[in-house]
Amino acid sequence: MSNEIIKVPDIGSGDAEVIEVCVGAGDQIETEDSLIVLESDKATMEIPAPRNGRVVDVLLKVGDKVSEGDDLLTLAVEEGAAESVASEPVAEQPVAAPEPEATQVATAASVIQEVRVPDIGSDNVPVIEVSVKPGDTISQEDTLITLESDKSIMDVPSPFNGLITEVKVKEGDTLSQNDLIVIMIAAAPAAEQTTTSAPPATEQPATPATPATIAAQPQKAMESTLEQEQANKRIHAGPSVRKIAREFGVDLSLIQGSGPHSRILKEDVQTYVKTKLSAPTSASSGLGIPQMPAVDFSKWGDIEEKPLTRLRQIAGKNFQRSWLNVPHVTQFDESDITELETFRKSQKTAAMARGSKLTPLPFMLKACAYALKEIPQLCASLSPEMDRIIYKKYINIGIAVDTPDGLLVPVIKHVDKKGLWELADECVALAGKARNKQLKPDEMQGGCFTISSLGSVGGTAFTPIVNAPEVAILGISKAEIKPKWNGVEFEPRLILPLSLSYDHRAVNGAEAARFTSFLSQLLSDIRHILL
Ligand code: CAO
Repeated sequence: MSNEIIKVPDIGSGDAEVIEVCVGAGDQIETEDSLIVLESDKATMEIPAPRNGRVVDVLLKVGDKVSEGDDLLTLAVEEGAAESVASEPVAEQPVAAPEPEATQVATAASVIQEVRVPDIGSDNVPVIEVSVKPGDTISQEDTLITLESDKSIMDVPSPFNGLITEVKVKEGDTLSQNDLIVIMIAAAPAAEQTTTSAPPATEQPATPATPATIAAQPQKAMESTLEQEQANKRIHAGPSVRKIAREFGVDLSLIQGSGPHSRILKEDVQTYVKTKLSAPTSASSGLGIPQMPAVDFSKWGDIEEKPLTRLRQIAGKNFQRSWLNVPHVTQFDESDITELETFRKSQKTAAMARGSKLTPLPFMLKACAYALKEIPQLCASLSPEMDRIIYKKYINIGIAVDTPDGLLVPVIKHVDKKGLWELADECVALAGKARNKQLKPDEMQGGCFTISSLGSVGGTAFTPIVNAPEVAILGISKAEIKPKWNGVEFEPRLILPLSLSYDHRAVNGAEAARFTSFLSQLLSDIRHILL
């Protein structure tokens, strides 16, 4: 590889303004791919790449005035490639010497390494940050990329010291185990093999958000425009098409081009806009939902602003997504757990002897597992197209755990196959891991149903938000002694409030009521669970 400065070719007029930069450092580009778009007094023109290569550095930015011969970008090209295309009209060939750092590191004591995605517990996880670029010298354990799944944020660290030569991913890509992240020249004797996975992704402690993430609405609007422009980069479309897309705020990456080599034509943008305008608006897209106004609370007194943790921000997004997409109904019920409580207390010494903590929660888990088998509509998910219901033949139940950084939902697998002691120990272990930020992605996945217990805190009932794509969640409030009529007299009984929120598209009211009433029976006489 050698580095070459690509220059602005003859643009037929004195100077022109850069209105768009279509590539970024690290991009692999091909001949004829758009590099920048210029606008002069008379015309808008796209400057194509004169050859294949990898962009090392872009040497100008939107708003710059340029003329023929100005440096445009540094391109890393295969040895010999520059000569082979020397006659191209827009080509400029000053070839820079190979980067000295690379040369120094790539000695006999170095080895080329491919670094791939380790086991991250799920597939197609979006990249939210790329922390390295070609030319960076990094140390082992430095973060290469950050991934964000529905439930957690993970840093993928470098397994080696060395020099990054190519970055194969970009923000917004979705990655699975073994996908290639970077190619680097690693300082030997790191490893013998030429391909390796990064060490396990480290789940990121919910780091405080930077002040930028809680910026006011106008700032957000500006950011989204910038994001839009970023998204429109590296797309095969001419300047006039890009201009229309900018005017209409269209994300070109969403359009399938019908021109040669899938080039997006003006007609494609027009059709896309027409289709969008005629489509019914949906709450799930957030369209039509009025924004909350930005209010200056300091006008009325002292205030203190604190950043939300990443975890709270992620949880917040998940709550809102579920709240907007899922038609929620909450069914309230109660259960007489007087006998259950007597039994539980009778087991306290046994629990202490075996180092366990037997709260009402393991009983709830066991009873829910039993009820989910009996009423499988609540152990299901809707297909993304909303035309099928997917019944799960396994019973994995999530438990909402309140942590200082926000809510986490570890999942207890195969609850129906586990005994009360095992469930009690697993609850304590998973809640402990959640609070110490040690949960692995796999321990938060695969749930069919969730229990959110506020029993130790208080309250008489609440309306939990369904942990979509699950279709139901059971809220448990504090059990209280209440007078109950036994046919002859009132007697004091321990009554546990149950609040079942469900997705009304998948579960109907009768099924939900049957579920809570069945659960209530099971809990009032836990011998039923043994039947
Ligand atoms: N009624 C009365 N007492 C209850 C109860 C109930 N429904 N549930 C628990 N308790 C008692 C327990 O028995 C225990 O008392 P003893 O030590 O005397 O037995 C005490 O409350 C503390 O229990 P715990 O909280 O340590 O354990 P747990 O198994 O009940 O709950 C966990 C574990 C992880 C679910 C809980 O700690 C937690 O984080 N709850 C919050 C979940 C939450 O925030 N949900 C809201 C989600 S929506 O924002």
